[in-house]
Amino acid sequence: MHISRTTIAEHNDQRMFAHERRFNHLASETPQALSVLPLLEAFQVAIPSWALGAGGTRFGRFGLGGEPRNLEEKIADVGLLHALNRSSGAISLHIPWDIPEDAERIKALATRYGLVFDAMNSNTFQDQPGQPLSYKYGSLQHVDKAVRKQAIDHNIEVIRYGEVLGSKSLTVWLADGSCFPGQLNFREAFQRTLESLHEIYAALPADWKLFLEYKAFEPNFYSTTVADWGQSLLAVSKLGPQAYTLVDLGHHLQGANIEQIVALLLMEGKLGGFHFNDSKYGDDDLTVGSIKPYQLFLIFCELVEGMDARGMLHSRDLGWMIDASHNVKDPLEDLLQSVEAIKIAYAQALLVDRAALREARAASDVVRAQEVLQAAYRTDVRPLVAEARLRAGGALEPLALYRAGEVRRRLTEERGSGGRATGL
Ligand code: LRH
Ligand code: MN
Repeated sequence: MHISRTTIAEHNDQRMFAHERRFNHLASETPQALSVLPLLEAFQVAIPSWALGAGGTRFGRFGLGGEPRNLEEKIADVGLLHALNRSSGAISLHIPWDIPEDAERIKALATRYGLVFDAMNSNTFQDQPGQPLSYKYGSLQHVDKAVRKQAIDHNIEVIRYGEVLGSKSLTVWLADGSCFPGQLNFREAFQRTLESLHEIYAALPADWKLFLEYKAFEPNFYSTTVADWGQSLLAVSKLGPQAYTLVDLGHHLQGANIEQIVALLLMEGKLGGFHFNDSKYGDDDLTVGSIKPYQLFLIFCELVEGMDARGMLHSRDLGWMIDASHNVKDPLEDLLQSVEAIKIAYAQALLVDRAALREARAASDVVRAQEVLQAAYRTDVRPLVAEARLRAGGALEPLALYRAGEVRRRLTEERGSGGRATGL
């Protein structure tokens, strides 16, 4: 479904007077706001191909009409998001859920929507129909060399798909672990996993990155072989310079200080990227910024400070991806909200008075340090994010235009209500 530039221009015209009043007020109150506009415009967030349909849990799934029935329709849906917010210019594929049968044609289609392919994701956490060997007891960690080889070959196949599409990274998340004490020799499992990762690493093109995503628990509930940032960092440090740790915000135990983890991974030059989402309990995969927006802001404060300390380009040098699952919301509305929350946190972090913060820290003035941080967090940067979007050709209010366009009803008319998109 296409939303024309004319429709977006009409939508913006109706809102321009109010927007300019809000933006000019912000710019007068916060002079440095203008300087962050180009950074905001350049900042793109990749949309997961596996989160464009209704999600679900073991307790049930509530379908949604108009779900994309194939990769072409998934690319069209991400193209629609990008037309609305000019900040979703990439799609991250999950194999085999979204195999690009004709990769050249798929690449051309994505280009037409102004999209590129971000990290490719392998899947050795499910058994596919006709798969010779099962991953029930793990994949890269498996005691059976043949199972490990099957998983290694799959990851290499995923890299080959990505090469044709122009992707430059592979995300490896391993469900591998154990459900009961005694089931696993932790040392041997880690060593087999590392040995397998070395074979995948060796197949990486020279300009590719490998992202190793950690997760504390689920689907294994006693141990996970790559369970936390330390275990991932240990592995990627042994693998080599093209290997990095990927931080999924929902993959931590309660109380984990994720912004501190981010600061240290950046310090080591081993932070590869993110799977943004939010959670209250486990890997809830909720809308970004819907539960802990202050934590998201603090994470972006560490990102901006740490990336600048290393002279990194914010928009290019880390993998910015969403990983979500939609149990009750329209996936496209949920993703529009998530991208907005990410850009708001980034804009607020860019407005932190870093000199004043450094002074307060140097003086151990704890109160002043908090005041400096929260002055930025309490700045309503929505007019700034909207202005960046406007300058990039997007809609001032993407969600409002999505609803005014009755996109979901029209997609359901076009695609029917019975379809189920591949993915989570
Ligand atoms: C695991 C995970 C991983 C994906 C999957 C869809 O919980 O976060 O990133 O492969 O979700
Ligand atoms: Mn993830």
